[in-house]
Amino acid sequence: MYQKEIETLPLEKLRKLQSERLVKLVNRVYKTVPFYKKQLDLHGVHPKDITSIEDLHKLPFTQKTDIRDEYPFGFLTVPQSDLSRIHCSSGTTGKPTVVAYTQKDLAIFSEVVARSLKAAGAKPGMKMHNAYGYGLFTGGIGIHYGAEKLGMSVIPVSGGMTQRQITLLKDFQSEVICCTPSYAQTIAHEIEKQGLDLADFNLKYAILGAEPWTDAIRQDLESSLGVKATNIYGLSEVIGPGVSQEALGEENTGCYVWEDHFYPEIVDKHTGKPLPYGEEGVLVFTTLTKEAMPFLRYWTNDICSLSYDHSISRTHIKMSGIKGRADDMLIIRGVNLFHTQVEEVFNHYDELSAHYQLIVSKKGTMDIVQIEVETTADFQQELLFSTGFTNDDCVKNESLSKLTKKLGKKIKDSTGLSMQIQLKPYDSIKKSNGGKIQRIKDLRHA
Ligand code: DLL
Repeated sequence: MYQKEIETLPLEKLRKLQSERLVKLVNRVYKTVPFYKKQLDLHGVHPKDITSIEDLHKLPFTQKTDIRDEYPFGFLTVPQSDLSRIHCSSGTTGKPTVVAYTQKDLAIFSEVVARSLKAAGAKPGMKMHNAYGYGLFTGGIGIHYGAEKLGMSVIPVSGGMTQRQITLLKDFQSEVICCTPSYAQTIAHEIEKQGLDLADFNLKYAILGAEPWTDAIRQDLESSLGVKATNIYGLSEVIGPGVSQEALGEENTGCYVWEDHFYPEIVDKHTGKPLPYGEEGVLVFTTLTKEAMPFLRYWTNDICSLSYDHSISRTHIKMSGIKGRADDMLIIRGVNLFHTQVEEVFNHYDELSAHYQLIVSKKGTMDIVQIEVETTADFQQELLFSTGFTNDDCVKNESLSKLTKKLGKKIKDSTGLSMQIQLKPYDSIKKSNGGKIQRIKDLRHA
């Protein structure tokens, strides 16, 4: 579903469309959402002050905590009876963040997912193996309906039961796989472990997202699954997956943000001031077309930059890969640390799976970082640990203790920080709703 007219709309026309949509939106939420009326009044802004997209910066931000405070339906602009679906974001702590959709919202959701899948190489008639989690998480069902809209045939496998996934991938000859990059690695390692021949599969494209990943993971997956892998980004509050997508052939230049529906800004993490294109800061979205639960300037906490790439066909802006989250950029002994820096190191070790977690605590005034990282099932078996191993084994077993030391040194070299490495048996780190791992546990202020 290449929507040529909208995807290549000249910038002036795109701005005009965005302006018209924003003006309508602000008037609507002012009338229907008491939270927004109060916020706008507090900030001395009236809907009549918003005449174009250039006025967006006058509006206050919406934070995740605001959505939680208005739990469950405080942000609705329509009666509950007009809703067609309700999802929740995949938070691991506290109350979930509720997001609701009308029929019109679901049509937009499918449209942007279909647009994204098409940009990633998927075509009508292809089979899509959808291993994103189905349920309250927007990944599974969101991708599902977008793929159907594109005219694909969807296999709704959801996450887990890796052996069954492999059997179905092979028997159904699916061309496209959608899942988190870490789960794609789990599948790829299992295929390799079983010595299966890639020629017996028919995979061509992997459309991966829902968590940050790196180019090293892309290269690993492209060779181990025989696919072209692209990045899909999204978040429940804005719609779900399909807010932005990396286009095939334009890898590593960022993901197109579908600007006719979602207007992005980058702002300074501390002051909230808009930053120029190319500068890194917090990504903020205004949902221009959502009906049931639109948001003004939603503060995503994701860190990235925006830039226009005028050398290519689509006119929409591109966002860089997510470098981390404003709330999980750690400051350790005065040094800024994103967990992706640690991930870059782990990617070079076949003995490790993609699953790891940073646990930060304090000893006196000193910050301590412990990293738990899972080994692969393969490596575990090689060491003759059939049912996992203990921390004690990590000290006594020569291969495990050697690997721990090597990793500690590499991480120190690349981040400048000493961290304690704790190797964990395969599949022992807890995953949350949607198959994601909480990458950081910061216990310093607990
Ligand atoms: O993760 C929606 C989604 C599903 C996106 C499937 C892509 C594929 P939430 O559970 O609300 O929604 O989590 C949103 O996940 O703010 C980012 O921090 C992170 N995230 C999502 N996609 C990417 C990505 C879905 N491609 C939060 N790269 C976002 C990095 C991502 N981080």
